[in-house]
Amino acid sequence: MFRKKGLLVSIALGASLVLAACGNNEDAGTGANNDPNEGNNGANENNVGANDDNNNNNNDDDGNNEAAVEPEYFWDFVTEEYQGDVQYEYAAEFAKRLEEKSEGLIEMTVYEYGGLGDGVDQAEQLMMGSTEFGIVSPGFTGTMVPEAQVFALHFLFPDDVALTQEILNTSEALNVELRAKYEEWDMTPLAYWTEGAMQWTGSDPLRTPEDFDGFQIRVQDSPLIRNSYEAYDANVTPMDWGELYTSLDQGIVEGQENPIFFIYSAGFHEVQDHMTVSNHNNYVAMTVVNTQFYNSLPADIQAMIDETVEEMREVGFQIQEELNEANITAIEEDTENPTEVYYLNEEEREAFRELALPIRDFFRENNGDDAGKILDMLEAEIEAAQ
Ligand code: 6CS
Repeated sequence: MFRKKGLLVSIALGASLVLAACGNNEDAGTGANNDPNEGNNGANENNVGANDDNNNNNNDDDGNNEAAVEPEYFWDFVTEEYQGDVQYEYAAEFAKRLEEKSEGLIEMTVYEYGGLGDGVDQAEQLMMGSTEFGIVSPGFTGTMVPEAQVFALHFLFPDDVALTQEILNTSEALNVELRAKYEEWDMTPLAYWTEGAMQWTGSDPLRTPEDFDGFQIRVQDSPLIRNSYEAYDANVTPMDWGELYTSLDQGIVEGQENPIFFIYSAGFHEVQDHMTVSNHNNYVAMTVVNTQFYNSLPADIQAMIDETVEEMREVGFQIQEELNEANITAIEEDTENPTEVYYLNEEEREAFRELALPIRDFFRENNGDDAGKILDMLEAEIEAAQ
């Protein structure tokens, strides 16, 4: 079994993981449903533990019945990762806060990876409105919103992850222009947030662009991620991450990129001898809501969602920071599965940066009508922030 080593999120909010297991989205509008007993929509029950302590338990400590608040909204929140990983912990905390704010009117079911299909399936369900909320990696929407592949560009965001998060929070290029592009597909990104800097792992050391020559690297199915590695002369294989451990183990692919927390939690370091701390990009995730669903909600409910999104900016940042810090140590100290960790110096990073820069022009010309506008705006925002 390829995962996982059971590292628990030690942050204070990690204890409040899971939620009421009674989602139902047959109602295509607000998700309002007067029959909570209809059951959930076929999700893996193991993935969605019922929260014994949720706010729909109307018994007080003496077993007396308090004034009952019946949930009116039953919403699903899908993620691309497992419990204990950044996306799931974010979604669980988001759901808990929203349920509390609504005093029981809202009931959310959080799904881990695989609960409703793979990353591409999940993005499609959000677009169709069969799922209300989701965390989406832009890499999985590359064919729908080509401009969103801006996140695939290497060495675009600052190395400082906190500064990157600030830019993600405030960028007009992303929060206005790119959001409008997603809304054409009925998906509204309410927030963009980092899951940490991206690093490489390989069966061989990856320290120079020459090391990538002919190297077989797994990428998410996004054309611009492919182009970015072709600039280093690598051979790219798009693949869902669920197949990646086995593919690395069997040598079907030789390496991959991901944030540190995920390299450890997915166990990739167990089947890779080398890891390069390259910080060549940031893993950006989006908190997405189906646009029609969101627009159809009453103003007070929308305001609760917006408030939760704002609160989660700092919380999400802490979750990723803590997990990334813990997991680099865990990788370095895993003597059963030794991985040589190499930190690129600035000169070594510069060699990659030079090859990566022309991909920005490729993006401008090939990634949708507004690619140039969005990248120009974003570059100016990044420069101003630095
Ligand atoms: O590499 C991937 O595809 C996965 N990586 C992360 C950090 N989250 C989910 C995603 O699907």
